[in-house]
Amino acid sequence: MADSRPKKAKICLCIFLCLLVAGVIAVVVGVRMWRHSSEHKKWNGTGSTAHFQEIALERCYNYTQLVQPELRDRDCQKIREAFRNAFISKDPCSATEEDYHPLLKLVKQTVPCDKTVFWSKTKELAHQYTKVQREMFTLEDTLLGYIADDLRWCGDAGSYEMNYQSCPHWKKDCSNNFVSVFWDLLSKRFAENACGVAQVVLNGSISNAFDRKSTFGRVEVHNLNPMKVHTLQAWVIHDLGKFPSDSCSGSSINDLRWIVMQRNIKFTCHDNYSSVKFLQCVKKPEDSSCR
Ligand code: DN4
Repeated sequence: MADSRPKKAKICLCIFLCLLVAGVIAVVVGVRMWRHSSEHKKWNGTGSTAHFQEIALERCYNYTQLVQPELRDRDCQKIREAFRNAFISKDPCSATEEDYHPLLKLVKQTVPCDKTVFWSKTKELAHQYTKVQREMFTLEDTLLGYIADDLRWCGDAGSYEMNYQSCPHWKKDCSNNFVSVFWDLLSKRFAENACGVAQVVLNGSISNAFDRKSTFGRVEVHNLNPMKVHTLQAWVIHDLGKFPSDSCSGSSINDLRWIVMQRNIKFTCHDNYSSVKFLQCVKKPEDSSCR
């Protein structure tokens, strides 16, 4: 009988070599995949805000406990989680409204009639106004707007991490990024829910106080519900010390008037509405127009 030991040894060697080759391939593929997931794409916009998750949670608690305690039953942990789940592990240029639906479901909030304030190129002034007139609301005075105000966020397909290096810029990279889609969706809902008289604070120190391409001109105006909103009041405010470039009689406001009236909503306009002007003068009392 022939000795079978050399044959067995050959088989063992073959198996060993196959396992070795498979192991080497697995290591190489693993390292390449790991590298790919940790090397985020380089976008043209600023990266996610450092400590995004902690800030979102802290703002949520602050808002629901102190700013609007009637929302104290909202679950901030769940809100933070739903916000993260909307964009994490996804291509940052593939955002859709549906991504944010679970988040919006958790945060239903109504603004009382006559209390909605829109703004365009007047963020600081509009916020100063609602800080004083506490019953009035800009979008950033609602829970989700408050949580996200001035924050940046994006992830990456194939990674559970946020990208803190860069996020897509809405003009230079893609318009369907998660920040733009979020604000467009929130702005749409905010406008749809407005009722009674709605206000908009516009900047009379730029040539187009009303701009069709702004979020206000592109989204909010077109989503006011004429069955609920009977009047849109525009306040065109000039910066103190700057030459007025636009006013209620200018062509951009006429454009707005036309759009609003076409939608069967009454339109009124005031230049330098006194309550807002007063806020400017508190900051700069020495200005000649404040005397
Ligand atoms: P705006 O003063 O022209 O813009 C307000 C901010 O939104 C600026 O930082 C803009 O960035 C940014 N922005 C505008 N469009 C986009 C976009 N498609 N993607 C990403 N960022 C964008 O005023 P507006 O009329 O465009 O927006 C103000 C109105 O929309 C308000 O009535 C709010 O209810 C709502 N809104 C609020 C915010 C916010 O609180 C953002 C967007 C919309 P840049 O032009 O400086 O680059 O941040």
